[in-house]
Amino acid sequence: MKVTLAEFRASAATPAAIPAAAHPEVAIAGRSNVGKSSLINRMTGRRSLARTSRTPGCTRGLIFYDVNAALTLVDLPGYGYASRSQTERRQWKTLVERYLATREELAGVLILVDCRRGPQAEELELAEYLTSVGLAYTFVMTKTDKLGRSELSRRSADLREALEPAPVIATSSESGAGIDTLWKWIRAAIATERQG
Ligand SMILES: Nc1nc2c(ncn2[C@@H]2O[C@H](COP(=O)(O)OP(=O)(O)OP(=O)(O)O)[C@@H](O)[C@H]2O)c(=O)[nH]1
Ligand SMILES: [Mg+2]
Repeated sequence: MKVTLAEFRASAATPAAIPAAAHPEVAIAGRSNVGKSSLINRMTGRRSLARTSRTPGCTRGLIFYDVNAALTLVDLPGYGYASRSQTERRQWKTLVERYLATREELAGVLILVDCRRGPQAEELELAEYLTSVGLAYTFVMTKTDKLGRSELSRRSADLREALEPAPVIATSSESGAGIDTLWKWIRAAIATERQG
């Protein structure tokens, strides 16, 4: 997809602060440091639209980015960040669960997985939850530039087999690999949601 306009709209650190939806939304979920914010930058062709960092826990609230005045990408705060307090983790869970469970305009969710680690319990639980509420999702392998070609094709094949029938899209925010495929998936998810 050709992105001509991408802009920050809002951030929400509490359920009450979540803004009304302006467009269909696609949420980007995954553990801290997996590459959610980097993916948003690559997808929109804006180097520093979303703040990224080597230090996990960079993105704190839900962050809403409008794209082409047609859809909104929602950067979810990362989980699995060990040095967070119990209270913070509970707040995170309430915030994200509330959003996922109640957002009428949510057309789909990207579940990001580091291509070198594969999905863990949290990602599989999220997928199960999304299935149970009838929300479309795809797994997205991130950082594929970090693996050699044969290692990557072996891992992709393993993941696809393990996660079937869910789709798996291999991407790199560094090289731009897989970004077109990801946009295609998003367009289809939004079109399907409109019909349903
Ligand atoms: N080589 C490579 N590094 C990447 C890629 N995507 C992200 N990174 C690096 O991984 C680190 C974390 O990226 P972020 O995009 O900030 O991760 P995040 O998921 O938004 O993290 P939180 O906001 O903490 O939840 C940064 O140092 C990025 O430069 C990629 O495709 N390839
Ligand atoms: Mg982030």
